[in-house]
Amino acid sequence: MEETRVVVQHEGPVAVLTLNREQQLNALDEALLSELSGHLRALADDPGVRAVVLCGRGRAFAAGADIAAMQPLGPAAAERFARLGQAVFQQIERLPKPVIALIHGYALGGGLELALACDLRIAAHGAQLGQPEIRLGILPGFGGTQRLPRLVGRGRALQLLLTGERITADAALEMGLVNEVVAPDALYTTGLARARQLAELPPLALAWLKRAVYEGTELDLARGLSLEAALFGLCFATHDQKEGMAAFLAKRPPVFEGK
Ligand code: CO8
Repeated sequence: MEETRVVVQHEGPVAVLTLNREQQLNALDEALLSELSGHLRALADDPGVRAVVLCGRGRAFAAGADIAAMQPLGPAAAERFARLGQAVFQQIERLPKPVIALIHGYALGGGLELALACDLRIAAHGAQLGQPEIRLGILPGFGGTQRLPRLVGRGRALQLLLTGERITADAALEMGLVNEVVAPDALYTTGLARARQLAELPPLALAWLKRAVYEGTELDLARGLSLEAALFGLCFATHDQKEGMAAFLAKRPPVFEGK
């Protein structure tokens, strides 16, 4: 029987997705990407899930797209594979819930591109991150040439992309590539704690906040501001806005219900 390549586990309101191709350092092949896509679809529609954590089993978060599967591809098939990965990673960006990547061991090539599509990245000390594609005679095809410069700036992105060199978690933190670096044995608990904090926040406002950032920053400033204002207005149609402000004024903790 085929091994399940992505395991989903529920920890209260947090869904944990674990890449489960340990022997290949969670190399991303078509089957893994399709499974991930199916899980993301289900999580998007599950009102019980309010935050998502993405991590890898074994020695790595993910060591890249599957080189053995890619090696024989021709141009059309390679482009199809790139588009498949890009579509799945866009599902993450468009998921109306926050997603945190937990990076340990290696996040290389497509593995780093996967982490880049998540909203937040927490890395373990000792993790190595990089875009080594150039050393294989290719360029990143799962969004790395686009998301990396947007996140860390063109100069730093080009340094990683052109050299293919790996950097440490601490260097990644310094350039804003990851949000936080923790001890390896604290990675999972920290990630889960951060996700639980996010899961207590108002889900509709969180979803619109993601849209304002991901869609808005791709527009010119005037349109971005207009999108922000429209989504801001929408918040005032929610019960959670009334609750959040009433709770503040009554000096009590809010209880957000996602409506
Ligand atoms: N693809 C396939 N198999 C892999 C990959 C990978 N990316 N990475 C590791 N593996 C396999 C190894 O082949 C090995 O398998 P086996 O045990 O059968 O020999 C097993 O995982 C363990 O790996 P190593 O023995 O190499 O472990 P080490 O600890 O010695 O080294 C490294 C770990 C440094 C992470 C090393 O495995 C490595 O350099 N991996 C490749 C890193 C890389 O170049 N990644 C980029 C891949 S290209 C890419 O991601 C493009 C994305 C865009 C695609 C667009 C579509 C066309």
